[in-house]
Amino acid sequence: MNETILITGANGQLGTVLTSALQERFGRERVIVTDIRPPQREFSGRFEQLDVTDAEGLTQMVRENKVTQIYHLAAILSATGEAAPLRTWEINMTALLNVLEAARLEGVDKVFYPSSIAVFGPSAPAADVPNDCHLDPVTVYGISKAAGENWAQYYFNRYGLDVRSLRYPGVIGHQSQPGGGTTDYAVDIYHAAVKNVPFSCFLDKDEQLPMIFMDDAIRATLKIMDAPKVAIRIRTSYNLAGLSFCPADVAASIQRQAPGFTVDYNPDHRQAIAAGWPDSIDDSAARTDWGWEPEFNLERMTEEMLSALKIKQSGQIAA
Ligand code: AKB
Repeated sequence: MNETILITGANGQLGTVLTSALQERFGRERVIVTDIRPPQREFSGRFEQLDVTDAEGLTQMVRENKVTQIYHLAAILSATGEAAPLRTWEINMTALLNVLEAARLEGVDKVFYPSSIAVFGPSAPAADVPNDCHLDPVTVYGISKAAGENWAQYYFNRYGLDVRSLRYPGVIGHQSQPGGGTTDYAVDIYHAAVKNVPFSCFLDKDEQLPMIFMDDAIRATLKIMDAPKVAIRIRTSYNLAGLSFCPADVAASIQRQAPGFTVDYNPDHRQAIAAGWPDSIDDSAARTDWGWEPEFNLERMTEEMLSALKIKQSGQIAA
């Protein structure tokens, strides 16, 4: 069967790279790429400007194009979300419920919903948080993701809608810039290193967080969506782990390749958010159920980040 894919929030950090992966897999003409804003960079494919809080506009797009899969990435993230909690709740929840309803009404086969390590709070152990840990998120973004996981499960149980979800850690990639997250420093630090400028980190040097390299994050997303329906035993969301490090670890890893690089630590309001999240999470359910395995450790990721960003900086085409 010919799939028709719709992606929301496609201009974001993950959306930019996932769009290319989906276009490669399904063909450019089969991927409807949407965002509330037009693409900021050169784009080739089928772009439609869409505010996903507009239920009618979304449902019409799904219906007219006979969409078979939706990847719903549009959301306000943890740090930005704290500046306007009610608006964040309103946008994140309205958008998700619109997607679930459009998918149910128009007979969409599969929906991908990204959750986050932000669903964990003080009840979670610091290390190796199990998939079924009690959720007591400390940010409005985390609250919306935890509620979203339950809505995903509700639509599966009540309507049989095949919604699949991952709890992403901080995602680190060279292709796109993150925006509004607490883990964004881990991308910014590589940009500073390549520009050869000192880096001021907004988290404490020993604030360890779960992270994942972009290539692994994309592979996991495609893999869970490809898995047979029966393999997806967890209908809230799967813990997804890649690696785990603190700012001092990533700084040291960069310094091994760029010895003159310097970092100082000026924690701001984002440190409190990070402190409420676990150091590492246990993704054994994803490994057992649909064969997840990350490929990148810190050293390998640093090599890839620095070489790709250097190529970009020198004006050549990065992969
Ligand atoms: C954020 O920092 O808000 C995100 C996330 C961990 O979901 N990167």
